Amino acid sequence: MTADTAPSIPDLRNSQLRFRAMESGHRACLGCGQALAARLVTESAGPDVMIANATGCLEIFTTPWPESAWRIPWMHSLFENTGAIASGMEAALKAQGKSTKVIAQGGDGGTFDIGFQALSGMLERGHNVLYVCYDNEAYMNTGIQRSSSTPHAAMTTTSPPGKERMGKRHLKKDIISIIAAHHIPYAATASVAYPSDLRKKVRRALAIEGPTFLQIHAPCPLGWGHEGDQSIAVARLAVQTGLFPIIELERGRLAGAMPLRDIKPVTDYLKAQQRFRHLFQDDPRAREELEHLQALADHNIEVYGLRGEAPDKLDSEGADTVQRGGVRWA
Ligand SMILES: Cc1ncc(C[n+]2csc(CCOP(=O)(O)OP(=O)(O)O)c2C)c(N)n1
Ligand code: SF4
Repeated sequence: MTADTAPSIPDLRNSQLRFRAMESGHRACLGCGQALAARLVTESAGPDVMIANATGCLEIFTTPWPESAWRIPWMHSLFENTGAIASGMEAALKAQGKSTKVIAQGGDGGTFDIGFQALSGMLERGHNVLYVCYDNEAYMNTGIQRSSSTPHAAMTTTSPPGKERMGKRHLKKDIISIIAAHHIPYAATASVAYPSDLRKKVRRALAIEGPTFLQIHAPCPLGWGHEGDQSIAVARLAVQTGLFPIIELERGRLAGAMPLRDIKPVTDYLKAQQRFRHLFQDDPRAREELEHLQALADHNIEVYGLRGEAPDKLDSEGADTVQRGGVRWA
C-alpha cells in the first residue's frame, strides 16, 4: 500500500466495528451535558449491559413513544424505585447465572431527592449495580425547579432571586459523602469536561463486584443559561474553580482526587451562566453570596487536597477532548 492508496483516518474510523448503546437522533437540547455523559457511560460499559432509567430528561428525550434511542435492554422506572428495579434485575441475572452488568441511572432530582431511599437500600444490600447520577443541578425536565443538588444562590423557577433571597437559600447536598457513608467499594465524581477520566471510572466501577456510584456533572444549557457550545467550557470551570471536585472514594475513604494546577476564581464559572446573573448586580447581598461561593470552593480545595503544582505543558486537560463515534468492540 502506498501513501496514495492508504485509507484516510476518517475512512478507517468509519470502517471500524462500533457499538453504541445510545443512538444519535434522540431529542435532547443542543449541547445537553447529560446526553453526552450518557453516551460516554454506555460506550465505556459495552454491549453486555442492562439499564434501569429513572424518570427525567434522559428518559424522555431517548424514548418518545414509539421510538427509542437504546440498543440494549433498557427499562423506564419511576423516580422512587430505580434502585429497587436495578436490584431486581441484578438478582434475576444472578439467579440465571448471567454476567450481564446492570446500570441504574437518573438525574439529580431522581437521585438526591425522590429516589434516594431505594438507592440507599440497593447500596446497603450490596447489589452488584453501577448507579450513575447525571447531575444537572435541578429538575430540568419539568421546567428547572430547584433540587437538593442545586448550588447555593442559583436561580431556578422555584428559587427566584428577589427581596427575600438571592436565589437558592440552601447549600448543594453533599451526596458523594452520603453515598460514601454506605462504605460501598467504589464511589466517584466525574465531569463531561474530562471524558477520559469519566470513561476510566465507568470501566473501573463495572469491574468491581458490588455496588458502585458515579456522580457526573452535566451542564444543562437551558437550565443554566449558557449557549449549547459552551457546555464543556462551563463544566471545566466548575472543576477548575474547586466548586465540583473530581474525587474517588473506596470503602468510604478518599482514594484519589484530580489536582487543580491552575485554580480559577469562582466568578469565572458563575459569570458564564445566566442562573447566577443576579450575583453580578450592584448589591451588597450579591457580593456576600459571591464571597460565600468562593469560600465553598476554597473549602473543597483544602478538604480534598486539590491544590496541584504549576501548570504543565503536558497537562492532560488539553488532550481530554471528546471523541466522536463509538468505541471498537471486537
Ligand atoms: C414522584 C414524581 N414526582 C414528580 C414527577 C414529575 N417529574 C417528571 S421528570 C421531573 C424532573 C426530573 O429531574 P431530574 O431527576 O433532576 O432529571 P432531569 O430532568 O433534570 O434530567 C419531575 C419532577 C414524577 N414523574 N414523579
Ligand atoms: S433541558 Fe437540559 S438536561 Fe434536559 S435535554 Fe435540555 S439540555 Fe438536556
